[in-house]
Amino acid sequence: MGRTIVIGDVHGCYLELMELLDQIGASQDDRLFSVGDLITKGPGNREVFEFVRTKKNFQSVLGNHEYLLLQHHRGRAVELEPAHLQTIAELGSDFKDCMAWVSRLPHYIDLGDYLVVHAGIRPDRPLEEQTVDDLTQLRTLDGLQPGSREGMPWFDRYRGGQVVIFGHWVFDTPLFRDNVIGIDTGCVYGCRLTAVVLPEGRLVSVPAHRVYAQKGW
Ligand SMILES: [Mn+2]
Repeated sequence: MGRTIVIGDVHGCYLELMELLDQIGASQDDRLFSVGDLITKGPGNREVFEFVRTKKNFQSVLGNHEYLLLQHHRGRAVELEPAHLQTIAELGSDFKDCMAWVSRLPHYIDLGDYLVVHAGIRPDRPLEEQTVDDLTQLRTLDGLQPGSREGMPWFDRYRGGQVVIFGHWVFDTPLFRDNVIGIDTGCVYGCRLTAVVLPEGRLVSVPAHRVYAQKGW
């Protein structure tokens, strides 16, 4: 039987994504999942989009950067960073197709024993009541905004039995606890691209070829 492989924030790091899948020995029998933020900031947004939209055994949740681009595409007044404008330019005529694809991404993927989300969940709320802003941006529980960094991280208060696998929060080394697995290890910032292979819970990572973006927003 195939494995379940969940990949951290790719951010256009196509080379590293290929190397990671190679290192894992991923095959057609495996189910590949992404925690979102597949595009923006990195050098290979077009290649990553081309790969994920044609790969049959690949599924992703919505990341905050895809969500921002989608809101912009829908005419909402959102603030774009230079990296978003660059992604739009890089995708060119494919941007529309990309946004159609993004609009179909689920906000979470429930795998039974595991839950895949981009950022996190509010521990005191049922899954169906989690907002898209929380699922794509949540960091801490005491701040007013979903993306706030003030107060206690959501995963320090989460007591659920379902293992939440998430990205968004950049760790030097993956966060691996009984009920939370954080796998964004900042590839686009020059660190590593990480995946977790289930059910054994094995972490696999490859180093970034270089620093593609600066941390800080
Ligand atoms: Mn990210």
